[in-house]
Amino acid sequence: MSGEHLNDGTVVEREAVRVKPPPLFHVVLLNDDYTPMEFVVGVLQRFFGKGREQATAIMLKVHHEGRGVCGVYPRDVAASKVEQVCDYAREHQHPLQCVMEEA
Ligand code: TYC
Repeated sequence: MSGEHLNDGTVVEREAVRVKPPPLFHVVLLNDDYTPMEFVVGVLQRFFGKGREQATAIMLKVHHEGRGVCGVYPRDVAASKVEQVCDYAREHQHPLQCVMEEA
């Protein structure tokens, strides 16, 4: 790496610093046999900012396919969503499961 010479004789090394963009995480809802569909639609609206139509479409995808992505976020935001959804489901005594996965 070529140095830049200052007039006091010191040499400043310039180094290319490459930082990876921070990883993103999918927040994923899992299907179960007991959580009411209407509750899941409410979760998608309340915690993921979905409109009623999109929330219903995601809920039905999870119901039919077993899982579905609710949103994509940096690690700390994804972890907070998972915790909020799990706490909310437990408060209402539903077994709804929510996990995060690196995108
Ligand atoms: N399978 C549930 C039912 O028939 C509905 C459901 C949808 C549950 C999505 C969880 O993440 C879920 N009541």
